Amino acid sequence: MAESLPSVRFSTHPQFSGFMKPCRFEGDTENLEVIGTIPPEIRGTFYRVMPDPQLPPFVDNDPWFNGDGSVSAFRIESGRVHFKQRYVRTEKFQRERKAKKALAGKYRNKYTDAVEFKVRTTANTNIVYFNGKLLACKEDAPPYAMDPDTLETLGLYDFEGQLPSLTFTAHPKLDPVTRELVCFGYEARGDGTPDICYFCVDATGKFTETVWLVSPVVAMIHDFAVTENYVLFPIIPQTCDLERMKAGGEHWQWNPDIPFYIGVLPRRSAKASDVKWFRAPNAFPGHTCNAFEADGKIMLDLPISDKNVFFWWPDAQGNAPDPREITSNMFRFEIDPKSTDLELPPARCLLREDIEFPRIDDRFMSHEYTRAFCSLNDGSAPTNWPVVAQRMGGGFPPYNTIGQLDLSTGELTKYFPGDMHLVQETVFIPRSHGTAEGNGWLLFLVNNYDTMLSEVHLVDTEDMSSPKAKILLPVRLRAGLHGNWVDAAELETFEPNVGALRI
Ligand code: V55
Ligand code: FE
Repeated sequence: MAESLPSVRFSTHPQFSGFMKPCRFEGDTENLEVIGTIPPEIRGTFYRVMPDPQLPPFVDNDPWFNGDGSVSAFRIESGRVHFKQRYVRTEKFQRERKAKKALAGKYRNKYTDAVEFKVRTTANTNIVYFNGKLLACKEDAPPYAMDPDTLETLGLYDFEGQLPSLTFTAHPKLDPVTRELVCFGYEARGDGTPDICYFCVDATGKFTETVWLVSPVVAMIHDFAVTENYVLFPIIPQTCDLERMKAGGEHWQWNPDIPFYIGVLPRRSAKASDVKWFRAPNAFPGHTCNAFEADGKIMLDLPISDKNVFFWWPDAQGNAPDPREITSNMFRFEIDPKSTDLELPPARCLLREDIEFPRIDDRFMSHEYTRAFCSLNDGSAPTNWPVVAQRMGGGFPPYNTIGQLDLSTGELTKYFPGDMHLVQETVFIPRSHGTAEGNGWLLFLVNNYDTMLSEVHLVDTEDMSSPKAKILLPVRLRAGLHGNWVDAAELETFEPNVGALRI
């Protein structure tokens, strides 16, 4: 008798509707349409990843964050743009494809799965190029390695057997001086464990330093920060409880009663006992903009919200903010790593605008810097909200502008893509190898709610009044999380597929 399969129909929840309707498309388009001109000096590939469920989840109201990782690559050369998109062939993706139905249950809750997975990650949060490989990352598992040229999945990657942690952050940081990849994993010994594993990988892929820490709370550590001599762990007050998970509940619950902790650990030959857990009032720390040392103090710049940004994981009473009322402003924490007083002084507001997805000139990661780029919700911009809001679907913050903040003057420069458009996270491309900090271009996806198709806009950081080029896609790409620019010279240094991968 023929097996009866569930119908292929996505729910009408906002995160599956309008622009957020799953794309589920893989393919290639060479020579995308370009309005304007792409300078020939721009040679390289813009990689980004989005959660995009291959099949309808069996979990009702499944969050945007639980979709299968789908990687887009935009290769730019001689003023032309070539587009490629592939799903990461995770164990989850492969087994669900074979079964023709969803098998994984709730976000980061294996107790709700229909089958037992070895590793149930979706690899959907960031796509990072390191040592000749693309790493598709989600913070619940090791990364998946992909071929930077073909986007073929090579397999789950454990750094040739060196990875000591069960998890790997979606936000590893490349030290621009030493070319080390500075990394960590949290819940590093399994679901609900307070263990954090900090580690450093040298430019050739060899582990040089591993430190195991114990977190004061079992909570989300989504991003972190690196300076020349320290690593910092900002803890989001979303806490995990294994018993709740076993009962089929959520991995995360918002906890408004715990401090916002920031762990500070010296880099290089540190011991676990060297970590200090500083405390600030309860708040939601967003993505790291940058951190650096000045006069023996650590400066940590990041957007902070006074509300639970992950509103779909409410508090113990079921309370969650109205998503339209959640905003984040850019703050600077000044931390004295030698201090024995662990209560931090109040952070200073660097920009009182609603921003997220801060990016910098990555050559200045961990160093003093002056320019921050971000997605901005500009209330004064003429976005056609009645139409856009009706078409956008849910789960994605409505940023309508790309901002450039000059930290030396506080001046904010804006690029507005149009009244029927919203922006995704930007990447920065230096104008040339030796160019001044922040001098170059911004490249980012734009959702066009008129055509209901995606575009990529290229903006010069020295003149943001109009785009240098608008690259038109023949498809609609859902909201993604993170991406990175990789210069062609860097990609050409490596033979694709070389290296002993354990798949
Ligand atoms: C984030 C995204 C995730 C996740 C945890 O942006 C945190 C933050 C796309 O998945 O699993
Ligand atoms: Fe992130």
